[in-house]
Amino acid sequence: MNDTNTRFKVLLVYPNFMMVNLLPTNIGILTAVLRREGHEVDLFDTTFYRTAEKSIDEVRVDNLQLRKFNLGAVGIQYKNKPVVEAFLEKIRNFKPDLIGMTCVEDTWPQAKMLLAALPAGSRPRVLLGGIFPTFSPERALAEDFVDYICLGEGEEALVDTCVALKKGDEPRNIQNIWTKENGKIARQPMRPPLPLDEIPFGDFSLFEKERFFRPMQGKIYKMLPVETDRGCPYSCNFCNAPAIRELYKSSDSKYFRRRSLNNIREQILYYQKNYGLEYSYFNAETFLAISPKEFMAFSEMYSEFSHPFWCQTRVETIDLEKLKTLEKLNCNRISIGIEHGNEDFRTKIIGKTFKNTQLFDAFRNISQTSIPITVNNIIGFPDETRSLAFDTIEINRQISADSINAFYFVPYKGTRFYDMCLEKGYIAADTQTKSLAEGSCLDMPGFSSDEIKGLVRTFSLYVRFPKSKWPLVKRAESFDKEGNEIFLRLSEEFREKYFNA
Ligand code: B12
Repeated sequence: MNDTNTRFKVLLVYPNFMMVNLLPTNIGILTAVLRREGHEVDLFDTTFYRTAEKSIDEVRVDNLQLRKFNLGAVGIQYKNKPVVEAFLEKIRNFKPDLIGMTCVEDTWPQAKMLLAALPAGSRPRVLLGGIFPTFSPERALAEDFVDYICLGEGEEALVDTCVALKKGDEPRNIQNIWTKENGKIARQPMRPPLPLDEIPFGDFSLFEKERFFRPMQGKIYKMLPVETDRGCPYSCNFCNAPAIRELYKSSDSKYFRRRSLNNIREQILYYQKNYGLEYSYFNAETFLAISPKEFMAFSEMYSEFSHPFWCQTRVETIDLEKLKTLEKLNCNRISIGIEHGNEDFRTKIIGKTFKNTQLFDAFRNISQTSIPITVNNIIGFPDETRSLAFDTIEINRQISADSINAFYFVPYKGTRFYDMCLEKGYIAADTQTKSLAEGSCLDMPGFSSDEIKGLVRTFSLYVRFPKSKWPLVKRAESFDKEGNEIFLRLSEEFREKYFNA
């Protein structure tokens, strides 16, 4: 494409899990930077296409982790067309010069399915970005239908790639962008992370209006992700955050960084004005990883707004004063990752170092406020046993959380647990992860994937029901006829008692 007067066209693609209706910050920001540079941008988003039998939230409803919901009430419906047909139609109509696709490890199969359908000889160039190519660059570039990948942050790298391609050049020697030359990978160094205040707010105007709705506490809100910071200072072994910090360690500026309060305020005002924001989803991995002084300043800033918000944080960042302040600020829900109930296992193996006493203190304080809490747990960690998993059940019985999740452990490439699983033979180097709700992909001698599956589905029953019912719950772990029938019966009783209250 050599004509400098013609606008360069980029099709951004979001190969999302079906019906995961929170808007992705990355597509919003990349749309904004491309448009700022005068490029033409369009979007293909798979969220409302039928790409699975059940959505992740439907699976969570089955597993008694979520109340039943009806997205149809806000006009959210499945699209009739098969997703690949719709994708090819978009390509034919928009005629992009570049496809810019974002991808996490679990969505790679779906990304591949779309890209593999492109006509081999006459397809647009493809640049893949996001966590998946960042940590599996060779695997991504091994596919013929991927031309370039972006490691780490893409705001500047994507724009530089468009400039090169628009001139008719290959995007060589662009920091963060890896290309293929004569079958070999040309690797480039990382550029330093940009100060967040220099990054524009998300442009979500390419998303359909139904993509803004999310049910929370029985109400439907227009929700947008509000970016406060990027990265996380903690080092859990199941998370990619430590490896992202490592990727940027040669850089003078640190990866974990914040937007200024004024910038966050402007962002909220911008989303209110442009999209009618009614609910802020704070896009921070550990929202309260800030000093008491910074928290005070945040609360002063946010008191200008009255709409509800969601955030996630860690047990050790919580105290009663902060909770009372969050309650006053209309905090609508906090998610907290306990992950595991055994303090020793949690500290030594998982790398999440809070004490059980800190957890109980936090929940004592939480019980003095009206803020509902979602607790996240994980089952099937490497070298976990059934008996250790029951420590997680036990600890959840001792706290009072409004909603309890039990997710499957997933060994994402780039995490310390990935290396450990590979070393111990629990996974193969190319094991494709599924999702946090789809089952264990580990092959461990002491804790089978079927046993893990049974515990995930009965987790809420074990946590909420009296122990006298446990023998029946144990029978409901099995996926045979009798086990399924007992599970359905207990589920009805559970919903009646705990979800209708
Ligand atoms: C907010 C969040 C969500 C949101 C939004 C998801 C999204 N895709 O943005 C919701 C709640 C929907 C979500 C869902 C899931 N998430 Co999530 N999520 C996060 C979190 C906490 C922050 C992501 C974020 O917004 N960062 C800020 C933006 C600006 O950064 P970014 O997305 O990385 O994008 C930058 C670069 O990657 C790059 N880039 C990205 N795409 C592209 C595309 C092109 C063309 C280019 C050039 C560059 C580029 O440029 C962007 C700007 O700098 C991360 C933690 C983390 N450290 O990333 C986990 C994380 C991404 N999530 C994770 C997981 C597992 C999931 C789920 C699979 C969970 C599930 N339900 O089973 C789903 C997958 C949904 C999906 N389709 O992506 C994992 C992914 C692990 C992995 N290795 O694949 C992470 C890394 C957390 C972890 N465990 O370490 N998530």
